[in-house]
Amino acid sequence: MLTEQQHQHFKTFGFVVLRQLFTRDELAVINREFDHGLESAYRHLPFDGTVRHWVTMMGKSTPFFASLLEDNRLCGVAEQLYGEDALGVAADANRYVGNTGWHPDTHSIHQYGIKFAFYLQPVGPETGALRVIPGSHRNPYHGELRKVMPELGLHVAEVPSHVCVSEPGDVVGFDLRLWHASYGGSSDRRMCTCVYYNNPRTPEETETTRSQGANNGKATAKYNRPGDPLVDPYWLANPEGSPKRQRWLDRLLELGFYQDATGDDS
Ligand SMILES: O=C(O)CCC(=O)C(=O)O
Repeated sequence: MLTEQQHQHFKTFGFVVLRQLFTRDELAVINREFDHGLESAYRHLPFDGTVRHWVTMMGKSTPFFASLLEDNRLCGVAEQLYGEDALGVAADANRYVGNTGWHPDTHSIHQYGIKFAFYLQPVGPETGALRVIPGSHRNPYHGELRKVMPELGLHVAEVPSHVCVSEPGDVVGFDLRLWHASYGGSSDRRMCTCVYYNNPRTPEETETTRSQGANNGKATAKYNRPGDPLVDPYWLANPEGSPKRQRWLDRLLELGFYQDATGDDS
């Protein structure tokens, strides 16, 4: 759970940094599963530092990651922010290559939630730390940036921002609408995320969440794994009978998620 001050920080600036959320032992497991998950997904295209690798980590062979969405340290925060019915959507692993340009992780201000991002190497201002534009999760600023950012033509590092310096074990939670980027990272930047969506209530929220789900379906092809499922059938089968996961699945399937069996990248 966030303290009152962290909650206020998140609401005001659109992000919060949770220091040392994962223990050393957990980090050892995370690193092992990270290697295994990405290696297995990309046997056909081994990593050579030129293209990003990305995979959801919700299968039987990566049990720590597969249980992460239900970890109270993360889902407790999502529920605090969006209510008990917040939806766990995906846990993933990435090997990033180079800079990431400025973007929010949603196509509409009406589709929102939180992404927890954690880097497996230390990252700083010149070495690929997440940069965020505080307050850009809210309109009118959010919408203004959509218009102005392409016209400004600024280099990633020229945009005024806050740099979320982080050590392994730290987790940055940010609103999916927040504009973010990274600069100067290595050609093998190891980063993982867990994503939760607000359960849409209004017609606009419902429509934009549906369309986000449809768009998510294109990601496995985009990241050179056409035909792979977005989310491992093991997670969808909910073998442990988790009531929370079942509630997420029922709602997400109703919203058209996971139906074409391909993936989310944001
Ligand atoms: O670490 C990066 O390069 C950017 C991460 C990012 O854009 C994201 O997780 O949405």
